[in-house]
Amino acid sequence: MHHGGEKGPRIIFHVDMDSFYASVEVRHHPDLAGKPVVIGADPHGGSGRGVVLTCSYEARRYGIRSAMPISRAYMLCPDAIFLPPRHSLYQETSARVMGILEGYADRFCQVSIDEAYLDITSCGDFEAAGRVGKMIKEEIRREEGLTCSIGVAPGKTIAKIASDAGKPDGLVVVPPERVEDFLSPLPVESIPGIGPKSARALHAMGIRTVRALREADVQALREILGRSAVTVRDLAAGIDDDEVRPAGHAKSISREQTFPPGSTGPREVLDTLLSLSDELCRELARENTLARTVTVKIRLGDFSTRTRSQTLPRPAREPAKIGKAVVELALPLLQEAAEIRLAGVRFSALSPGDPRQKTLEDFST
Ligand code: TTP
Ligand code: MG
Repeated sequence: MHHGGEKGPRIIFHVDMDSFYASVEVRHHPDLAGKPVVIGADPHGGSGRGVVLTCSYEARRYGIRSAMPISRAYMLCPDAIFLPPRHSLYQETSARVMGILEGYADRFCQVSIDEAYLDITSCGDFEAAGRVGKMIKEEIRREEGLTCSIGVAPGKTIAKIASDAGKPDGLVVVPPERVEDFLSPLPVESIPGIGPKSARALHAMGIRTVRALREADVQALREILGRSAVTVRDLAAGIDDDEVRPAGHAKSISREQTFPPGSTGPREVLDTLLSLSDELCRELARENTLARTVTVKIRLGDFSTRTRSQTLPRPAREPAKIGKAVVELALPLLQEAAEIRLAGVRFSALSPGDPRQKTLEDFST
């Protein structure tokens, strides 16, 4: 598995759920579909305090936006459905969506409750990447009943701009040879980090598009954008090479193995999964850590990915105990699988082990 560099462009996905909190609420109240729905503080008939967290795309047609005072949202559309947020519901939904996304990624980085970057350079080229994007959208729709927007590009920021450009329910693929044409006509404010204030200052200088940014005087840009002037100029020139770095603190550990095209039998895959699981158990013992959740992942010849997870009755690191879970999880996946191209095991919900005590199994591995 390579990560671009000399071998060619990286293939980076930015995935962002559409009107996330509002879409989750609509999923639970199907009668709200198609209506303006606002999540946030109670408007109290127009005198309420507090803000809009988000709203459905129907509500956006009235001009309602995130972070707007709820009283103003009420003024813009008194007939909207106003709902209080249910944060734990959104957290749980987010965790499942992120689990799906992580299954596709060579490298994965969640950046907010509803947004993540995936480096999937291993999918080969941007045409294949488009197919993977469709699969991801289909899987999230099937499993969660939600839509997302995906941008695919050789870099993170361009991928983010592409996912924004396709909202809602979009899939915008920008291969390297299309980057310049894609960016040039966009308004400066579509660059993350250029807010309304910077945009106004740029407009005052006659700089309205990314094309104009590319041609602008760097010193003048510096006066408006400060230190980010260089980054913005680079981006306008299509330079976007920040990497997808997995979040610093390990919330999970995982091991994967790819198989050559052709036939790798279920027996061989199961053996591989068990040895990956044993390796991970040794890692847990070295770090004196325990795992509560075990996930098995299988990727097929068409790049579609299946994962199944199990939460153990209590945190563990004994190879036999965890191996049993791996077998239970893997068997149904292996039964329905045709050609298996990758198998992986992940341990999550990690917790520190007893500092004084090592189990017998730890010494025998
Ligand atoms: P966003 O992805 O910024 O917005 P969104 O998913 O609602 O809509 P879009 O289709 O434009 O992506 O934020 C994700 C969630 O984070 C959003 O549903 C609610 C929450 N949020 C806040 O609570 N306060 C805020 O100011 C913003 C911007 C978001
Ligand atoms: Mg979103």
